[in-house]
Amino acid sequence: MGRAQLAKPNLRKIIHIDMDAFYASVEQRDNINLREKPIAVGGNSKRGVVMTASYQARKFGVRSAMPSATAARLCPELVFVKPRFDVYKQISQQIRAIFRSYTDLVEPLSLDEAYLDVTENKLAIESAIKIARDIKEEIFQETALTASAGVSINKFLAKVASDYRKPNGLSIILPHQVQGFIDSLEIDKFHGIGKVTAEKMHKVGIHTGSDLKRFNEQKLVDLFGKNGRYYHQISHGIDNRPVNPDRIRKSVSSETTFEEDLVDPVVMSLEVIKLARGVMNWMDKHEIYGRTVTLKIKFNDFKQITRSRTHHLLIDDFETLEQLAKQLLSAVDDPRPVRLLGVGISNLNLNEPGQLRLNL
Ligand code: TTP
Ligand code: MG
Repeated sequence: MGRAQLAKPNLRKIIHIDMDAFYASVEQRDNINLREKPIAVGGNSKRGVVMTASYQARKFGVRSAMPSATAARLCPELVFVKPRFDVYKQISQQIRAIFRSYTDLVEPLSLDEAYLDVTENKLAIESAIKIARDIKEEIFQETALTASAGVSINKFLAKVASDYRKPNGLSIILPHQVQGFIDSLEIDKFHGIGKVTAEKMHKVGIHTGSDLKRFNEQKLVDLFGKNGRYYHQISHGIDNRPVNPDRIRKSVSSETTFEEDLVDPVVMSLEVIKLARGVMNWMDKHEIYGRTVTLKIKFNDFKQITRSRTHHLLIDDFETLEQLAKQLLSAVDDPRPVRLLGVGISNLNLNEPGQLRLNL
């Protein structure tokens, strides 16, 4: 007697926080003339894209990643504003400092969002809901910006919850609500299920969480590969991924989108050298080096290719990196004009500190 009651599962308290219309809200905050107006942050050139839009612009259907020309057509009064990344980064540091005053288990996903595990927290506050409310309040006090928060027992649920009532929302999914919530959730709203997978799921009759739950794990693995296991788990409300405060960097890259498409191979080569220089500077600064060089090319039709080569040794000098990147470029035989070039390095020597430059 009483045993079953005592054996309560060890539930975690996870918060996901995401700033509302982040870049656009910052621009509206800092320029009175933009307040209450439909604005888009991003370039207005022929090939510009919208990075984000104010809520006033979203009413017209303007969205992130939309070509600026389309956005201007949907919303003729739309005001385009250039991004100010240094300001966004500084605000990002401010909000992360607030998060870390509650817990060290903070996993940022981008400048404006993070997961927090507050099961144990520095202020010994029992209620995760109270912490989420306090954090939202502190963010507003310090930055005059609003954020939305989701509170639940794992990352998947907290993330979906934070998106549920935007802007300035606070949504909670309590343990006894988890299964009902997931059952009725549309597959397209599942974080981690992309557009392509969602379409595939629709084809086999999966439209909601409860549809997903009807497929057993093996069936989902057969249909969707190894991610099938994760889909199976979340359909039952299970997501054991820990909040990981120091995501290990697996690659470093630098890329440029050109105002005018490049057609001259000599110019492309010069750009690749510049990018390689940037990557090398980063590696030198952090004393992290890698063995695999990747060249990324996006053509003017937005099709993208990557080409990689792995060197037998760590690449720790600029000449080797430059050589390899240039070789990758000259091996691409494609007449299409080039819109974007990127150079990246992976296979980093993160696990072997001290073996970096052994000067004997
Ligand atoms: P999001 O959090 O996805 O969007 P948001 O904060 O603008 O709006 P929401 O209220 O829906 O959260 O992204 C954060 C910032 O990242 C966004 O303000 C601009 C930038 N961003 C891009 O540059 N390109 C993109 O495609 C997306 C989605 C975001
Ligand atoms: Mg956001």
